[in-house]
Amino acid sequence: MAVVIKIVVCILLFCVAYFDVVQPAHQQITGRYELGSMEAATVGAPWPMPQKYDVMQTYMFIDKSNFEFPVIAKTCDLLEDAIARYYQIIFATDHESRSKRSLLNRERSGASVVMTKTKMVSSTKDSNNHGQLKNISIILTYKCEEYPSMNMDEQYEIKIDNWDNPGEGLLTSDSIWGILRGLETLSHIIHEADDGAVRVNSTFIDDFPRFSHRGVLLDTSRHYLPKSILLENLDVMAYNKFNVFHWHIVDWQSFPYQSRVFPDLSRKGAYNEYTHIYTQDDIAEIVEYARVRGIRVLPEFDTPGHTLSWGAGRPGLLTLCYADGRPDGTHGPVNPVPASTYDFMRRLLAEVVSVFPDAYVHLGGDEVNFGCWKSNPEINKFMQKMGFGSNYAKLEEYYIQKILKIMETLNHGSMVWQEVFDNNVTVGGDTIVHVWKGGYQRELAAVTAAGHDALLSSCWYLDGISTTADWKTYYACDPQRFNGTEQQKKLVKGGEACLWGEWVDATNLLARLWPRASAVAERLWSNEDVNDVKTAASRIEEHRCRMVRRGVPAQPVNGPGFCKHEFA
Ligand code: CP6
Repeated sequence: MAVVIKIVVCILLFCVAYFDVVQPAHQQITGRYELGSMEAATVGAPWPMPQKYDVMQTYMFIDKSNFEFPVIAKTCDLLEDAIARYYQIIFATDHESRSKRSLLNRERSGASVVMTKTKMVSSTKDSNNHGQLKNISIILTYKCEEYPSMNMDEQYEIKIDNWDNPGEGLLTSDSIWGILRGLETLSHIIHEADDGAVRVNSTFIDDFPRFSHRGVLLDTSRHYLPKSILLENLDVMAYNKFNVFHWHIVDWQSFPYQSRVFPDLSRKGAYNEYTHIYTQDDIAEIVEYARVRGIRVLPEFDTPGHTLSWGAGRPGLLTLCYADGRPDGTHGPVNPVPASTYDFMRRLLAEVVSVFPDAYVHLGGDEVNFGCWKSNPEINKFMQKMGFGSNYAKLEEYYIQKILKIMETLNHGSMVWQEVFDNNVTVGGDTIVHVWKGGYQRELAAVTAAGHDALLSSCWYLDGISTTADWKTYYACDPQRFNGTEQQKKLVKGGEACLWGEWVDATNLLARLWPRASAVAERLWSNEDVNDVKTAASRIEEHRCRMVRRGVPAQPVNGPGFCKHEFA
């Protein structure tokens, strides 16, 4: 009997100890519940917020010269590179962050170098100090895919000095893409403490994205963007767990894509045929740089509108506009009548899918101006013959359907801007409709009711600027907040932050995009209920300072303030 009582008392004492000590400590600085001091909440806080994030007050020191990422189980061609990259990111001094920029040809002058202390500082009186963490094991259990895709698995788990594994660090995923995302998270939670030492709190993370398509659109037609900026931006996308670079590569102002089959397009359509082009080698380098970071490169060849720059290198492609019964010397959209148009598009798109390995091409289809088509007698004769009457949307449908068919024969998926759907073009079930206009809630409801996959960009036009914390409005926009069934909401695959190029070039791209696009990154990655702007404000500020420390000229995000390590 006495033994039984002793056991019961022991169990009760254990419970008291457990709830009294472990629980409150755990809740005090967890990102999802009660926040403790500002510092506890933000220093080392990951962005975007993981789906499940438990962090304790206990912590371990990390000594740069005595730390490794041992690879247990499988390895993968991308993994060794990724480990070297993240080792560099985690332990780089400010000086090293800057020299990475100069590697990318963007040397800057001035400013003194602040060295990070990496020696282990141990305050023996601190009971939260659990000693030194000498390695974080990487456990890749299953998939090493070559290319990232719409359906890639990005889930991972992190355990640092956790109850199950005291004194140990583990990063586990079924897939290389999960390992990449997990390494990024590790590079956030491993942080510099006030005294300059590198630390990581005891942490448990189980994380996966809410949406599978998390993109950034850059426009290289309105202004040319040098390769170095595109590469640097891919780094910053990885810091934010974005996984699609939507490359709006050509438009009516310039045609920088250097085609193998049709070299005249960039010869006559680029701003400069030698300096303002992307060669096949440039593109291969960009695609590879993105691939090793788990980022897809989605090219857009926008037709039949937005194509003026195509005309010089391909005479006969564009519609001649008429005034007073004569061609007036101006050009409109692609001429959808002649067979040569489709022959050209087939050969160009066949080349495009051989250069860009992604399973999708964005075909545009936005803002087609019918005025020029209306003025042209050849077009009108064709309209009569086809029985389209005066419905020019039918002519657009005729064109787009033929282009979609070409993509089908090339075994590739298509994405289109919303007008293609709005103008009642019948598109195949696997075509993704990209919503960009105002009134997006009604549009998403309609697109998904018709059974199409959808992407949202309407609330994320980051080329527009203001003197407010406008990230909050991007943050507040939820792609699934519309009237529709659960099944409809599942058809929303994500969205894209758009940086149209009229007012953006290499001088201001990174500052204009970051950290405002980080708000979009968290909306697309984190759980729907991570939507409190107040707690996000200090975390995004920390994230902005983290990017600044990594050498990214990310602009201020909440008005006045400072970073411990400023941009130099
Ligand atoms: N270029 C292309 C653009 C835009 C679109 N397509 C655009 C339209 C309106 C605003 C911003 C950008 N510049 N090709 C629309 C998808 Cl406000």
